[in-house]
Amino acid sequence: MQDLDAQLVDPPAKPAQAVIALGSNLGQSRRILHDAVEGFRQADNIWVTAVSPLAKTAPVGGPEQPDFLNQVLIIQTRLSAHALLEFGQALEQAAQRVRTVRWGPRTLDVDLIAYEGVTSNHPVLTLPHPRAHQRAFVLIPWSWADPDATLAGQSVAKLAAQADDADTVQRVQESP
Ligand code: PH2
Ligand code: MG
Ligand code: MG
Repeated sequence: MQDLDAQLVDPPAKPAQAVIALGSNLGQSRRILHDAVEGFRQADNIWVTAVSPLAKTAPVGGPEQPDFLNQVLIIQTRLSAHALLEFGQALEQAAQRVRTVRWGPRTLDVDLIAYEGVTSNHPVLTLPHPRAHQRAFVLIPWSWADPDATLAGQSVAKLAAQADDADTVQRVQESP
């Protein structure tokens, strides 16, 4: 395995902005996403600056499976990109995620979508996330959390409108 680049393992000189996508379609998805957001809020060296409303989305790819709940967080962090990836994986473990089928149903998926302006082709961590630009289940909640967001120089809201799965994304009314 290629060594991880310094830009992935070195903590940032000042807090870095990162975009995190959460997804769940197994178990108590609402509770699982709520707990994951709390996990980010309570973590050292992570400051959650925006949390999107929940989106109910049709599954993209993989086997036949239930609809997902998806959500996007925007954070500031003093963790390196790789440490942040590992933090997300620890939350997946805490939600008893079992990896069986690629793109199959899961209790919790935590994906690092973007980390400041870092670009990486490393197999352990590709940045920005290689499929995010075409996935409305990420782009639409991201645009709700930050209407002015851009991804590789393009408007996230515009990319969202062009994505094949855009029509399947429904905003979920939060219960009081
Ligand atoms: N995640 C996938 C594959 N397909 N579809 C939806 N709607 N939401 C997801 O989070 C999702 C998916 C792989 O991580
Ligand atoms: Mg994913
Ligand atoms: Mg993932």
